[in-house]
Amino acid sequence: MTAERRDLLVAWALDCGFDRAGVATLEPSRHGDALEEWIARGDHAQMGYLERRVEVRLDASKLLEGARSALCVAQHYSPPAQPNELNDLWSGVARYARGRDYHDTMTPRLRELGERIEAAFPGVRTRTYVDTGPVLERELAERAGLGWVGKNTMLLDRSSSWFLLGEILMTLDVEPSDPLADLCGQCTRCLDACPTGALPEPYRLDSRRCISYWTIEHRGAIPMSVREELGEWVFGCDVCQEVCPWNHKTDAVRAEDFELQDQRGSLDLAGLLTLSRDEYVERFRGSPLKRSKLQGLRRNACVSAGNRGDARLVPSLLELLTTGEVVERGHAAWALGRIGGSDARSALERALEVECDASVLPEIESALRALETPPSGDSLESSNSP
Ligand code: B12
Ligand code: SF4
Ligand code: SF4
Repeated sequence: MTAERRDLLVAWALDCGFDRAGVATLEPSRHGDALEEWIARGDHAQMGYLERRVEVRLDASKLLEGARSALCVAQHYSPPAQPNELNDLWSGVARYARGRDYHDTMTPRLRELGERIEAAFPGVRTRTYVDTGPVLERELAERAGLGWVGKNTMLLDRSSSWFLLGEILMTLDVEPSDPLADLCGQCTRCLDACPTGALPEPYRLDSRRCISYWTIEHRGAIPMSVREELGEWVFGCDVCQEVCPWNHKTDAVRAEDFELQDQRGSLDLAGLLTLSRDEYVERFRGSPLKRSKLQGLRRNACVSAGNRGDARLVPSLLELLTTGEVVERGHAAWALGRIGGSDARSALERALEVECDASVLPEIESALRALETPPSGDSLESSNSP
């Protein structure tokens, strides 16, 4: 009976446009130790919200009184890879983030699904999440049969790890779906390929080293010691997924919501460096990149520009060095110090005369010092082109 119910709910989830769905019973986390150790080690970096409500994270039933089960959904994305030209912005943006924000596309459909469940089962209550609450979404979805947790910590199935997760908690008894077997085997490609060593051991991600953390979640200046390692990424990072053998056959999947939209597609790295606030609002409406705000995106674009070493980006960096906010000026100076050339040097010397901010001055001084040191053969090449 409850198995029929499960099949019905899964069918409704597919009706609502989700690619896959499954049901998990709500019970305390089976890998709770992993979360506690992760936080104790400081692997969450400055994402302070992950330290809070740990007891709820470890037991999602605490989020809804009387909750018995969760309907978990997967939304696949895999737009075709973008060309990796020197000045191209979008090859430095994680695949999930090139189109519409998944919170905006998944949440209304999940709510609609929740309403359908409540209408069909009078008295049942539901609660919907898409990365919006203290839920261990991957572990829950793993129990709902949507994949296994890979050594890169991603949930994946035989089709790929290119999918996002959401769930509806329900006060309804439903037979759970069958979990999938872990098919990572002896493979360690993701651990070996991570450009920053952010996967020091299987199933453990150290956010303090993760490019995705620095480019999406971190606010303020990026420490100088980290910048070179970020390579050409501007928002997020896909390296530990790109190398996964289970992800190699999915480039043909088309997911319209996740495709690059025209109003943003024409923007390149130079354009982002000098984008006005009005243009930013216009072009980035509904984009997940808004999470970094304009200042964070420009900061990341400077780091990417410095690591690309493309002299065509110098004029835009010069403009940012004089007109940008504090963090942008500091990062623009750093990028100019990496790219070099006489224009960069004279602009940095001028900036040293007029700059008043105590955090930008050392950036300019350090950039000028970098220009005095002749670059070694490969120091301007990025080791982790997306
Ligand atoms: C914080 C966060 C981040 C942080 C930290 C990532 C991390 N690995 O924890 C940062 C900013 C780095 C990040 C990056 C990314 N994220 Co993120 N992130 C989250 C968030 C909000 C919480 C994750 C969390 O609780 N981490 C704490 C750790 C301890 O938990 P966990 O990794 O889930 O691990 C649990 C299990 O995996 C299990 N486990 C641990 N060890 C072992 C061992 C074995 C053998 C097994 C079987 C299980 C197991 O135990 C843990 C506790 O239950 C979730 C949404 C959510 N609410 O869950 C999205 C989420 C995980 N992110 C997502 C995405 C898409 C990304 C990026 C791909 C974005 C990008 N392209 O840049 C990268 C991927 C980086 C990576 N390899 O994980 C998706 C993942 C979808 C999927 N298919 O897995 C999620 C689920 C968002 C969503 N709603 O779709 N993210
Ligand atoms: S997202 Fe990038 S930096 Fe983070 S663990 Fe994966 S490969 Fe490493
Ligand atoms: S690259 Fe290999 S170890 Fe890493 S998640 Fe994929 S199959 Fe598992």
